[in-house]
This record gives sequence, structure tokens and C-alpha cells, in this order.
Amino acid sequence: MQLAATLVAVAAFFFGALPAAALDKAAVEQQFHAWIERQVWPAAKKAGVSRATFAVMDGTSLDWSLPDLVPPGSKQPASDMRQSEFGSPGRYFDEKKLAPLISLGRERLATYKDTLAAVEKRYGVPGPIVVAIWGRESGFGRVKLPNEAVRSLATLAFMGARREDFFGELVAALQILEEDHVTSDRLRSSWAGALGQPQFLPSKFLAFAVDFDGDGKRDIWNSVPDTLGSIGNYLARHGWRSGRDWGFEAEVPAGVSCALEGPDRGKPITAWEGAGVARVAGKAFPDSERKGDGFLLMPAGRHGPAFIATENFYVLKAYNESDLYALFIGHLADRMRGGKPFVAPWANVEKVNRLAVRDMQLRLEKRGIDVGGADGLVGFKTRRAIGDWQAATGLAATCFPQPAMVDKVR
Ligand SMILES: [Ca+2]
Repeated sequence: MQLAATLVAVAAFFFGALPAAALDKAAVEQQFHAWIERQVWPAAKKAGVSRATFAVMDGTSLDWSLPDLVPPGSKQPASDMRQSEFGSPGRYFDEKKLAPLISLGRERLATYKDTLAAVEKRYGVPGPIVVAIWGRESGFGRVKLPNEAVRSLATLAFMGARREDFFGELVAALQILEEDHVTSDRLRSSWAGALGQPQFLPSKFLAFAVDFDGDGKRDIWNSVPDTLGSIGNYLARHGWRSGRDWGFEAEVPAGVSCALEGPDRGKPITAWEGAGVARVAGKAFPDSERKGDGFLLMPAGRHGPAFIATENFYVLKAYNESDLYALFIGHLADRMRGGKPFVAPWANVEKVNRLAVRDMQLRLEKRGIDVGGADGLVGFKTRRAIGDWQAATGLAATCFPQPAMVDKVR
């Protein structure tokens, strides 16, 4: 957050936004309270929030420490994409970072064995998957949530860079207080308003949190059963298929193009086997999985491990849209069950500038190629577009951007 604040300050200097110090903060606070009454109260009332519950807003002030704020009268800071780079996905899977999550996760699997069995019975999601998400989101509830959700959300809805996304979340947070699941002083969140141990945004809480311990409250802050049940319910409601795994590391022969990646290019795992794809380390795909669909997944293209994922991999992506997040959860769950590190190494790739990637994506879009949005981030659609360009240019397809190549792709 320190870095983000510095970048905003730099952007403000170069792009003419008012430095925060020059702002009349007292005047902005006044506008904030006028906005609460004029904009937030009617929406909250319509959503069933009582005036008594809404009183929490009276004592709420703006949190000026949040990143990327755009106070009224200042200009939207320019995107900091030009200063942003990304490297190998392998850094997400550092064994030193994984080790404590694996050992603490195994302890939680033992401690909450009965609860997790009940969660799997009701929602079909295995314990290690639920516990892996719990660990990744809040360190199994050990992370102290730094913010009051209402204050953070009100600040972001009033003067955040993505104001319109947060207005509904603020109203949803007030609905949670109205329903009395937790008192306002205990409605803790991340700076971005993600609530409790599963880190649900308020709208997700309303839709997916459950009271798994039966005390009448959906308490994802203090109740482990409510936390685990809510994660299970979230995945079940997003289509988790009971009895299927998330995916398997695989060896993909050179004759199978990395550009075949993606959830829209699935085929039965037996068909991948027919094309020469095999599970690593001489293991076979489980018989129960082989007739089901598999999807090629290569987060680092030819520069790292490859996988045959199942539909459940894409259910994990409903929790967080990143391929690497979903892979992290699946891998962590495997490791808690005694699985081994990935067999294939993550190669040391050169860092790539996000702006250069975005420009490449814009050129591809102009040709009608779907890159999944020109955002400077590299999802499967961008990876396979690169692979297709490489093949058309007579190069070996790697399906991953590198600095020497991104400016040429078109
Ligand atoms: Ca409860």
C-alpha cells in the first residue's frame, strides 16, 4: 500500500491532480456527509435498512489512508500501468511461502475434520479445497482485518477510483448490519471491503454466506463453521462438481499446441491422452476422471508446468478471476493431501511491461482477436493469441509474452 500511495503521489505530480495536502479535507468531509444523506440513505432505505441501523453512518469519517483516492475536484490519476511489470508466474509457488500454509492447513484439516466432513456432505466440496481458500484468504482467520468495513466502503464509494463498484457494496454492508449478523464495530474488512475470514465482499456475503453452526447468525468473522460452510456454499453455488478433482499436472508434447488452452476448448481427458498428453511422473489420470472433460492450462505457456484442468478449476476462478489464484488453491489442497511440488520448473522469464502488453492486446483486438480485454494482464486468451501469432510467423509457439517479442505481435 505504501508503494501504491507513492505511485499515486507521483501520478498526481505529473498529471496535475491536486496533491492531497492542498485539499480542504474539512470541506470534502462536509460534502461526504451531504452525500451520505442525499445518495446513500435513499438507497439504503429502499434496501430495507432502518434509520436506527443507518445511524452508523453519522459517526463515519473518510479514511484518507486508502490508496487511489480521487477526492472531488481532483483529476482521476493516470493509470500507473507504464511503471508496472510482471515476471514468471512461478513466484506465486515459492516453496518457502507454501510450506507454512501446507503445515498449518494439515493441522486445520485434523482439527475441523467433522465440520469439514459435514461441509463436504452438504456442498460436495472436499475439505482441503475449502481449507486452502481459508488459508489463502485470511491465514485461516489469523490475519487481523485492519479496517472497519463501513468506513472503507463509504470512502471508496464516495471518492475511490472505482466509485460505482462500491456504492452497492456499501448498501449491502448496511443490510448486513440490519440483519444483525455482527455489530458494526466487528464488521471488519480488508482496505477494499472484503469481509471476514473468507474475504467476501458484502454483496457476496448476502448471497452466499451461511449459518453453518446454527446460532442464527452468519458470522464469518468469528465462527469457523460459518466460515467453512460459506466457502463450501460459494463454490457449490458456482457449479462445483462433487467427485471431480480440480486438475492434474501434465506433460504436453511439442505436437500439441499451447494455443489449445482454455475453458472453451475442452475435450474428454481420453482425447488429450490420444494426442499424447500424459500425467507427470508416470501416473495415470484417475479412471473416474478420464471420460470427463479436461482443459489445457499453461499459465506460463511453454515456460512452466502444464495442466489438464477440470470444470472445477473454473469454479475456483469464480472466487478470484486469476488463473494463478485458482492454481494456487488447487495445488495447496493437493499438498495438504500429501501431493508433491510441480515436476516441471518455472523458467526464469524476463519481466514484461504491462503497457507494452496492453498495446499488443489493442493491436490484436483491431484484427478482431479476443484477448479477454486489453488490460495489460495475460490470461489464456492473450496467451493463445501469442501462440497463434508465433505459429503463423513460423516460430515455435510459447504462448507467453517476452519483451523482445511483444512489440512485434500484431
Ligand atoms: Ca452462525
